[in-house]
Amino acid sequence: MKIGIVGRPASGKTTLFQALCRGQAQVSHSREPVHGVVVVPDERFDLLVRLYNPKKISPATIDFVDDIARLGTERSRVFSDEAMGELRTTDAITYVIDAFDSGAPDAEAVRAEAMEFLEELSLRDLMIVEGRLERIAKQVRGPQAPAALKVEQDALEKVREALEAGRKVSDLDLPENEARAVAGFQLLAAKPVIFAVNVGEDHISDAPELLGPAMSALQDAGSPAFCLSAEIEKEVAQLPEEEQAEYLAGYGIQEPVRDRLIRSVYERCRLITFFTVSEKEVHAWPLPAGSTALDAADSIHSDLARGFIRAEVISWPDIRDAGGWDQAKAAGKLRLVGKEHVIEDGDCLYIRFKV
Ligand SMILES: Nc1nc2c(ncn2[C@@H]2O[C@H](COP(=O)(O)OP(=O)(O)OP(=O)(O)O)[C@@H](O)[C@H]2O)c(=O)[nH]1
Ligand SMILES: [Mg+2]
Repeated sequence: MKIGIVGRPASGKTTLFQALCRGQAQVSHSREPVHGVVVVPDERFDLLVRLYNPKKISPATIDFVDDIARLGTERSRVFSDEAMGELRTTDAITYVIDAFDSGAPDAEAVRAEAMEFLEELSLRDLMIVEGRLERIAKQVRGPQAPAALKVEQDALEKVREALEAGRKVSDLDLPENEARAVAGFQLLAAKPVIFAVNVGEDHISDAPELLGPAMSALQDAGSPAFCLSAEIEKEVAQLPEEEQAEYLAGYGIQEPVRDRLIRSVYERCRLITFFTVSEKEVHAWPLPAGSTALDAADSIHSDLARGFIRAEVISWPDIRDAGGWDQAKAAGKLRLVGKEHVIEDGDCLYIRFKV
């Protein structure tokens, strides 16, 4: 999972990035995008690791990319085409809004900047979709126009209509062949965006109230927003782990920004986690909510999906209570399920397969 951090110049992107990476990532001087791989905190995973003490541990991770899309020149507010191309490669976007260097945070300014960004994403998509539709229109005139082209045309027309009307592309519910035709465009307007509003240290306590109207407007627009002080979070991230909570509590902050942002990402992207456990390896796998046992097998390896026979499933609380897979199985907690079985958050799986 790759998340691009973007925003206007000096809005606090790198400061947030360092807080997320616990101050360990290097600040970039080369202006190249910098990657920081962050482990997804998960108490269930930690417990499985304690139970199994495996040779290898593979927690879920998120690849945060600072400066993935530079805004043109220092003063320009417009993203270049190249920057937008980079953004298309992400799974989600965190947009940092500077609300720290002009006194009390201003809800209307925050809302306006956020909406401007969302509109920019739609406009960029619209340009691409219209360009492609024009080219298709020329090709489908002939009597032997390929059917696939017609599918693409139908799909893109629906997308164009939604973008023009300001509706969400992700709500379109296209038939599968049309959805596939559209996927290759990596539409920006379909990407989850989470707004991080960077407020000054003296406003960390009253910011949620001051920004309330902006926060609910963005939530309604399908893009959750939260307040933080990037500066405080960065300082805290550099402290020893056991001192962090106390320091944050001093500011009335309940949990570090890393945990809040990652939880927002999982909620907004509708991701759940399943686990595979053994003495060799304990592994946490992110999976879109509603996925089947076959999807889960495929996310581990395509061979497991191709040769899928059945999946053994034990839910996490049963493993916890019994003290391990074998003990839970002995207690009758194991279920054998087929391809179409929907995986639940926290399920532990063993895929039976044959290739
Ligand atoms: N007081 C205060 N200063 C901050 C905060 N966040 C960032 N800054 C300062 O603002 C300046 C810019 O922060 P960066 O994190 O480098 O911003 P950026 O968005 O990465 O900047 P560019 O990459 O140059 O676009 C730095 O001097 C930070 O120390 C904050 O929450 N409070
Ligand atoms: Mg920076």
